[in-house]
Amino acid sequence: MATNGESKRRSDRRLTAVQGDITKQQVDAVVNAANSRLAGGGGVDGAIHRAAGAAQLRAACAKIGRCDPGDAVATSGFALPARWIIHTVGPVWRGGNAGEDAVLASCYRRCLEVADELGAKSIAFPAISTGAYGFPPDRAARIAVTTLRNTPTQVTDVRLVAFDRDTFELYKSLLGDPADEG
Ligand code: AR6
Repeated sequence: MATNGESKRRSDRRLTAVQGDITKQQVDAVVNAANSRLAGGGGVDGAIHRAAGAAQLRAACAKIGRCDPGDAVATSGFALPARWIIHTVGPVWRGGNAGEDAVLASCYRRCLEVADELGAKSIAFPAISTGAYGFPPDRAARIAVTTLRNTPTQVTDVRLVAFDRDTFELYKSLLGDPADEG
């Protein structure tokens, strides 16, 4: 699948959008959009389990046990190119007045904190909560970009991985046109 990179102004050099399959990303850590029981599932969670090795990843997740919405925990990446998987649990969309925005922002922030604890220098995020959990993609993309821009981190390569073209276009428009860079 295509991996078109788009970066923004100098201050955002570390934040880019790509379209593709997150399991193929050559980064230190990939983020999984998990559920609070870390039980595996469909969407990106299913893809990561299949590519990493489902039995090993299930066992590692079972050892951790659970993760609250807005929090993040790490396992090995097993058979993935990525050394680590950072599992975060996004909010289930309930209409927007149940604290969903804050929980989603916390996911992005906590993943960067866990990445810093691990020593990861590159990380790839899926569009957390925008599939099975029903978060509106445009609102989620704005929260992702704002939070990733505003969270201090040692990570130097932060990628937003869009599975579909609409999400990729959303990210590109929020990150700006690199042709404007001058
Ligand atoms: N690479 C990148 N992005 C992907 C991939 C992939 N291989 N596959 C799907 N996406 P979802 P959620 C995109 O449903 O909404 C699971 O069952 C997808 O197009 O994976 O946080 C968990 O176990 C969408 O844009 O995650 C939980 O129970 C985005 O990933 C629940 O779903 C997120 O969609 C979590 O739901």
